[in-house]
Amino acid sequence: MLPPSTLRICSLLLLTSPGSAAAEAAAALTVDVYSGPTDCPDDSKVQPGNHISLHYVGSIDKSSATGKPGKTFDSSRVRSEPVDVTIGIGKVIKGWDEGIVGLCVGSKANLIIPPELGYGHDGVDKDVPGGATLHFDIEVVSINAAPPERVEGNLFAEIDTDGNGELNESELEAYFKSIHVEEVPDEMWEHEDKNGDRIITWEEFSGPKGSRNPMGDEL
Ligand SMILES: [Ca+2]
Ligand SMILES: [Ca+2]
Repeated sequence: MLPPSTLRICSLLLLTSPGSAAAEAAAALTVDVYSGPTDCPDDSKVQPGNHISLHYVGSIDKSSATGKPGKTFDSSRVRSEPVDVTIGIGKVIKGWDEGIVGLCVGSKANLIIPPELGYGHDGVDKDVPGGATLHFDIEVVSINAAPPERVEGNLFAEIDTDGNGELNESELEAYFKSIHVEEVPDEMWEHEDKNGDRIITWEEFSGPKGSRNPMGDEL
């Protein structure tokens, strides 16, 4: 697997950030359901371990000590497809795990997430600096039977848009831009490009990549 420092930047969604226990104890998460049901049968209520589809707009909260208040840093709405995540078991930031469990399908809520339950003291990129308080406007779209493909899926194939079994600089740039990281992080090259030729092959890549080299089939 990728080392944690590389994983941090591979996806805003899948990553959790360590925070100090003392800070977490003091941190307050706010969840305000502004639309849809606030009470529902258990099978419509998000439980830990559920696979859910979720719309979100992530911005820097107006109360944030760092970053630009109101600045949107990521949104599923611009992609018009909700994201699929497994909730409540440490696969996403703590603010999502704690704030979304218990919500009903069809509800929309504003979550205000202190840095300790978000991206901590390190942040993610220039739009989400360390210490940022996050604001997520979310909608619980559905609870799904199957686990989200993205979590278990094939990150390599996702980045390798021309499907040639190698990740070149422009494919990596495009991928990181899509997750709002301006530049391909140096550590990506350091950890993944084992022979230093600025191409990350399927063999070199240590992240989720499926079981077969996509080029292996074309003999
Ligand atoms: Ca390629
Ligand atoms: Ca290489």
